[in-house]
Amino acid sequence: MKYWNEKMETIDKEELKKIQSERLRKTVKRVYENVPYYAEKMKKAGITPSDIQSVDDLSKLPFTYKTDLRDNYPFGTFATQLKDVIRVHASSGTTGKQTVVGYTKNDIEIWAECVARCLVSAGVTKDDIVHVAYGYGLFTGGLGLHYGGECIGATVIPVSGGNTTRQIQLLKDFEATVLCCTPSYALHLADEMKAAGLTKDDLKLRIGIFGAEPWTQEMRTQIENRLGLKAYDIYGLSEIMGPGVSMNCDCQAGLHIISDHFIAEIIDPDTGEVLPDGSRGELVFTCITKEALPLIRYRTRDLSVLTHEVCGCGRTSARMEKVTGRSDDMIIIRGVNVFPSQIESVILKYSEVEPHYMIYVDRVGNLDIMEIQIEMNYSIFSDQVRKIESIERKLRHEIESTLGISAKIKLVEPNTIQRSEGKAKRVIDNRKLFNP
Ligand code: DLL
Repeated sequence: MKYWNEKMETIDKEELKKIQSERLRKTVKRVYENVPYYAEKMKKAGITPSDIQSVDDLSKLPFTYKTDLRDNYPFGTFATQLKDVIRVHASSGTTGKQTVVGYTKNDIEIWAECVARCLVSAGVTKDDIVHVAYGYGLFTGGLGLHYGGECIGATVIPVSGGNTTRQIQLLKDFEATVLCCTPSYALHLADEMKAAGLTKDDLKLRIGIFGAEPWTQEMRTQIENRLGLKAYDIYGLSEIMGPGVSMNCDCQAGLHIISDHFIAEIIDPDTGEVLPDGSRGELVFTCITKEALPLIRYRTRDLSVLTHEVCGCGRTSARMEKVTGRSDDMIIIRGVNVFPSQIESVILKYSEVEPHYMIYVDRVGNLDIMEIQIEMNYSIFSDQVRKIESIERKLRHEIESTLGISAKIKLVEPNTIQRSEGKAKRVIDNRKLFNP
């Protein structure tokens, strides 16, 4: 099977534009009438729903930002009543508060279909055994792939993250043919298999569905060679839906955006100006079928390039290049989104340290590690090592519970962290995850 929804995946471009325009009109009207936040924002911009007649009018609409979701935390941007929301997920906010997203029954069905289309474009069929090692829970990865796999009738194994020894055992015993996890975890699995004396020939894997974090061509080659599968890139973000916003096909010429549900634009991140196909800039998505959380012109901060040329596989959707960086300082560590501001909000609560810190990220073996160096102030500088260690412990505990991942904390002497003259550079990422 080549397509899951052939009609929509290969739809004539003019026809697609008509569908997009009609769905956009309806969505804009709905959010204007149901979400005070949008009504206010549109009034401020001097536009009403009648100004939006087609996709050509999209750029008249104001952008939506992650901070807008935070300011309306938790459910203030929902366009339906909470009683019609059947699922909630969340991802890291820029501070302590999570970014909360919701889905109606219909949204969940559409999400499952989007992921089904992605899986089929990677060659997954109902005869496959799909091992899902993305986290289940507030993170969208696990349940997103789970519903997509079930939608096409594959056998889904909901393993979730962690416990690598058990993962390998299950991969072997259940003879999984498809592996869904972050690319860095795929490499970690390969390392642990090697340590256990196993090779790719001990498994039956043939397809990998990898995403949720940036990864390079070199990583792809390594994963393919070591696990004996063909690796595909799946992209998505909680605010828009979760995994399944876009996906590689066999041509591996960018990622197909599910264009009858999401309209993509590329903008200049500094000026907000819409850029033509072929220009690198920030991806902006508008949801045109979502009921619970139809975000309008959402600023993803992910950097990429768009094309609308028809792909060799016959799909007519817009395509995006593999994400090549971010226009903000978010980093993804072991699949978890981390904003330096989350760390800063913890540091500011401690009188013994200064708000001067550096985050060092590296990959050791195939595992991400993070060390946060924080400047202590003179009040504890000459104290006993034991006292300093106890503050390090407290900070570690609180930072770990805020971020949801472990970090090494090191207090350093006063005035040793370099002060910046312009925009503060807080992160040194030595993983080199983007190809130049
Ligand atoms: O990571 C959804 C997802 C789950 C995608 C499983 C793919 C597979 P969030 O936690 O909201 O959602 O993080 C979204 O992750 O804005 C990108 O910066 C990054 N990201 C997601 N997929 C890719 C990818 C999920 N394939 C943020 N390549 C996004 C590069 C990715 N970055």
